[in-house]
Amino acid sequence: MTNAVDGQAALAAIKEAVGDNGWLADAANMAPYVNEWLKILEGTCQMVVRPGTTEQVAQVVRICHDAGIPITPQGGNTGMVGGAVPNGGIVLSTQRLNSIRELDADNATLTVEAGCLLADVQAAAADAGFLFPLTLASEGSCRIGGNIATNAGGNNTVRYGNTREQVLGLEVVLPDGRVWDGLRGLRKDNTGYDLKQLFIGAEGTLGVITAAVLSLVPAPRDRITAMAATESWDDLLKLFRIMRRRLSGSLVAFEVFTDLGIKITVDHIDDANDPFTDGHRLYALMEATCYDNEAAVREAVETGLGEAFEDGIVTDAVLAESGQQAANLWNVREGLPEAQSMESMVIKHDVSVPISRIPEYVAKGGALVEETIPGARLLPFGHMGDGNLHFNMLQPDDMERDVFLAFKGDINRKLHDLAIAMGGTFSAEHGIGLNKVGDLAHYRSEVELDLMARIKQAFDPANIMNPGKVIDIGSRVSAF
Ligand code: FAD
Ligand code: 2HG
Ligand code: ZN
Repeated sequence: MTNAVDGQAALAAIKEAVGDNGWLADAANMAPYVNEWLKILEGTCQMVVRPGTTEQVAQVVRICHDAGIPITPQGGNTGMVGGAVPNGGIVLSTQRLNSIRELDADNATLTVEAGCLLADVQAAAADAGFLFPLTLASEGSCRIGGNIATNAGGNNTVRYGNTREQVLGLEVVLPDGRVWDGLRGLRKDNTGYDLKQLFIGAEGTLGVITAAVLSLVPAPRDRITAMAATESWDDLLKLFRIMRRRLSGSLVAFEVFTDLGIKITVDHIDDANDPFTDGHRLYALMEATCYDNEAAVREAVETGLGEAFEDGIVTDAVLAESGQQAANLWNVREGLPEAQSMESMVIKHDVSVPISRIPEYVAKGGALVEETIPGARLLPFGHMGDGNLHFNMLQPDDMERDVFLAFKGDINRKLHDLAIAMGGTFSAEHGIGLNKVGDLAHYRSEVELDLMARIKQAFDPANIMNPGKVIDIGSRVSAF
């Protein structure tokens, strides 16, 4: 902020622009917007601003631009890397930008405002006979603008890809307050640089997404959901190979977790139950969708599981016989992020490697954890079908929280080095935010960092849009 007087005048102008319902400034009301759900980072800000229209967002951003006030865009504040945690300035919450603007059934598109809950977007698509395929355990609290800004992945990427693949057009308020209307619902549009792609995954550092045109797919007639138990990561990979061969494009999800994963979820989450009577080491949750012949897809799942039993790959399996049973199986997987935090302090990773190398990553990564934090309880889980594992670990029972967290930097570096050495990445779906700014600077090449800094500089020369997140341009801009 330039000086205190200008700053106060700017905040007063913002209040006037958004009206009485559009801002919060007392500490208790601001608390849910400045602290993250993981209870690690605590931010600060002068005001939470909740504009109700794109024009109000533009006015607020213009005022901030002129006064040099940093803006932290925020959707549901469910992010994993601290990207929505403010460091001064204002939080610009999209909560009140929550209208479904248009459903075009023939074009199979849905135009929504950025603050719509992901669950409401899914419901609007379903009401019209479509599927919006992005599925995350946080779908009841995260907002579509946040999903787009993080290019969220989730459970259905095996078939449908990440958020990027579902976005056809965007409306964005740029860091100087201009509005870019790119709300085109086109599947073909080769007219110069594809600007929307820059905002997708930019984590609020290039502008505030206010609306989007989403691409819908026909709703499947049915889903076949199964959970299988295996005793090794090699067997999980073999099972994946079998199911992908048998199901081809019908396979939408292949999620994995361990015995510790199922235990803590059943212990802490009310509606999560272990579907097996005996304990096993590892589990895969698979889902296939049926567009035509439900019986044929069910048979493919059954035959695949049968083949895996015969080959000694799978030791037990359950096939859901109803939507309710399928939901019960998903509860075990979807309860995991919350169950971890209820169990103890957790150190998280979001790596991806080629699917073929997941067993090798787990073996080598497990050894690194063992030698670095003796007694840490390994909790790898996640999206094996697209190569993305959350290689997490829980605090040992006999170790203090702060002692455990002191290992974080060391184990992060080792596990990220391992992923990179295996042709992988240190952030598969959660992004960079605040927590991985150092990793990006460390692992990305000079050419990549130079291009990223130049893009940031071109869009936001005053560096007011989520400053300090993703890329630290302070040390780089002098070269321009
Ligand atoms: P926020 O947390 O509010 O913001 C995230 C980032 O986007 C910040 O940098 C913020 O500044 C920016 N931003 C938000 N809105 C806008 C906007 N309108 N314009 C510009 N920038 C904006 N993530 C996955 O990828 N896959 C998963 O499977 C997954 N599962 C999860 C399960 C649970 C239980 C939880 C709590 C989280 C999970 N997440 C997952 C993480 C999180 O839900 C996603 O990253 C989600 O996309 C964030 O959306 P949000 O609205 O909460 O964004
Ligand atoms: C998931 O896949 C989320 O459930 C959360 O990405 C991952 O808690 C985590 O580490
Ligand atoms: Zn995930």
